[in-house]
Amino acid sequence: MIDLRSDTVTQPTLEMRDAMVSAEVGDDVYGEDPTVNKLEKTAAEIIGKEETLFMPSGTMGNQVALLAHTERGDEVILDAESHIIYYEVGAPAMLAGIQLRPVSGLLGRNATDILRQAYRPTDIHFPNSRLLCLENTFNRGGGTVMTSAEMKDVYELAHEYGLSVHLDGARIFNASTAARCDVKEFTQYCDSVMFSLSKGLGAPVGSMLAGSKKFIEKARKYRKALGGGMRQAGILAAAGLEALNMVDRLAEDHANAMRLAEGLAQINGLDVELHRVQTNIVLVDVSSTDMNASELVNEMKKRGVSAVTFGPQLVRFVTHKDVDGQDIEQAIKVAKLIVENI
Ligand code: TLP
Repeated sequence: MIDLRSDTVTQPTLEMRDAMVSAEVGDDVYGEDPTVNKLEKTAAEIIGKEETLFMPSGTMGNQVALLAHTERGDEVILDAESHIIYYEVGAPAMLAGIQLRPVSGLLGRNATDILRQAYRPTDIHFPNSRLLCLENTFNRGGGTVMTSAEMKDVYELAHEYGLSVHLDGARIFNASTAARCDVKEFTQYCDSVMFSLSKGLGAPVGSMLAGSKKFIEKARKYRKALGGGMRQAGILAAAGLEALNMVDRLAEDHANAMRLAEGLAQINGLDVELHRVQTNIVLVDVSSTDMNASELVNEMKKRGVSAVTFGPQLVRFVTHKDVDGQDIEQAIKVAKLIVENI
């Protein structure tokens, strides 16, 4: 099966498996796991924040960040299509008891204008606006990159309003790879950031939450409260350390995504906004075919290619280290056979 459903499907490398076998471990709830400690220190240096915290998942990383930044009843401004509101099971209401304020276009080119319109000052009727959440790359946007200049502008405006900024950077290394810059170019413009080890970087499990020492101290308590205190987690952190060496190869995934996008765009009836293909995600609109998104996904699956629906007429393909150029050509061939033969 050529699995283009997500970069979360990546298999751990041999180096990761070896590192896991020989990892030195201890009880991380007591702060005694040397491999977790090493991962947290290394990740902090790379991401440019005082401290980081090893998280079982990106979802927990984002939710712990929301808990640590807010009080019950606070308002958090974010894009209506962001992962936190779209794919995290309503957890902000369930766990932090906060109000999400979804606004459209916040992760697009006019972020500051959108924030200016969305922000509400102190008023007896309004919730306290506390936090702005960004997402880079923007998953439902098609893996698009918010430039560091755009992040800077919106970060400075948010701070003017007294809002902290959390970055869902599940794929922040895809952003820095696409922009050919150090990841700190982006992360300097947020107060906290979550990034995934388990997507394009290939680790079996894990994400990092990063921020100031004080923020991470608070986050550590919330992680424990949610059941994320993981004991001999060095077994997993060992793979995470290896994952940090996988950044350089993400460019390959981006080239494969572009090849896939160009190939699919040439098929009659499939629409791909090529300018949005900036990293490892390709969104394909099937409205001009006789099929809907799930019909195309089902037909492709029967012929050995997996993708996911991203809406009634939208299909998402994600490239990653376990698919190569040949797989991409095969995926294009299968899509062409199905769509042009209707
Ligand atoms: N995204 C998954 C699905 O949940 C949609 C995927 O296949 O893309 N932030 C962003 C931007 C993400 O894309 C994801 C995962 C997460 C957070 C959550 O990470 P995990 O899966 O580790 O909880």
